[in-house]
Amino acid sequence: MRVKDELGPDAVILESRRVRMKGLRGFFAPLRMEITAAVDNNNSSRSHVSGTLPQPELEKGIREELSDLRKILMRLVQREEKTPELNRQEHELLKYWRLQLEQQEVMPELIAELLEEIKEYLQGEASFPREVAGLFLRRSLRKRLKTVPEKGAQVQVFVGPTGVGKTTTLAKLAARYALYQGENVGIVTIDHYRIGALEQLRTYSEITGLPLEVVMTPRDLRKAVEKFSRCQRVLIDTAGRSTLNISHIRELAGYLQNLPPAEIFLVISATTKTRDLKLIAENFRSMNYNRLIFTKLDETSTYGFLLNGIHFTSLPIVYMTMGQSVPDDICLADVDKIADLLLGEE
Ligand SMILES: Nc1nc2c(ncn2[C@@H]2O[C@H](COP(=O)(O)OP(=O)(O)OP(=O)(O)O)[C@@H](O)[C@H]2O)c(=O)[nH]1
Ligand SMILES: [Mg+2]
Repeated sequence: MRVKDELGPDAVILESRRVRMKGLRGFFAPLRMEITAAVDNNNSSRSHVSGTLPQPELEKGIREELSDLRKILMRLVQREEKTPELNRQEHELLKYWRLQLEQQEVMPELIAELLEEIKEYLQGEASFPREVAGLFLRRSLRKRLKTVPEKGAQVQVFVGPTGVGKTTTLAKLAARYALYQGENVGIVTIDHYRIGALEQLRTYSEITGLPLEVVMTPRDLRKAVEKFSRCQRVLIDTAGRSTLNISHIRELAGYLQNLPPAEIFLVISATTKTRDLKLIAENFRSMNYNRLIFTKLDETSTYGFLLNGIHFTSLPIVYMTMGQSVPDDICLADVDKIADLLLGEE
């Protein structure tokens, strides 16, 4: 009305907006309406008319703002109510997998890392079914578990503590390479310490018909490897050494120094305690082992050692053995199978 009063009956409103007056007083004063209007005649003119917001407009604005505020408040309240529920669900979910990994005797620091990774995947969305969290965990495990393709090197050496199954594993692989892959295989042993060690290997050699060389010095070892240079595989057995007898381990390491590039398997029993696993990994380092074999999986019901072993050595597991039967009880380490064992899904 004021527009028409001031500009005449032909005035048209082009734009209207609510503005606050400048200064501190404006902050407390009611909003004002700024109107841009034009008079549609030949000498067209534009003019600004401002005034306080009419009562109904003001109420509408306040109602809109109140409604927005209510919505925000409701959202906040809902989130508050939901958070303890989410935390509880997340807690239950992580508790389940923590227990599973603890039962498998995975090291506490690895468990903490793995659960932290699940949490990241979940991103506070704990309404995932347990199985989905399990898939995330499997993904984290797969990243950690290292295995290598089967082909393997020509020269393979078996080192490790006493009685873990080095000779038996060598016999299994020798038979497998010769019988299943049709390869020429030569066997060498530098184990002339233990009574019966030689007879054990000789028996395997006679059954499979594979040639065996017994060596007494590092020089002999090089010669024996050269002698078998035409073989597709040369498997070298070593005497088991006590993990705590560093000088014995070093002496054995001296034999391996001038070998051609080889796969040096650190053979470890699945029944080894975690602390000893760490010690074995450290004390056998002078042998420059570069692959892992875990034996005697049939003698344990927990599989955390597979993950712990990789953690201590940063090396891949190539084979796992699960019984005394030659050549059957051996298989290539498979990431998914190991994850199955660790997640209790085998
Ligand atoms: N249950 C089980 N026993 C195994 C496995 N591998 C080897 N053994 C047994 O473990 C014992 C020792 O095996 P060896 O092959 O002589 O062990 P080693 O590491 O060569 O022993 P040393 O040469 O004395 O250090 C034997 O009775 C094997 O039959 C396995 O995977 N599972
Ligand atoms: Mg042996």
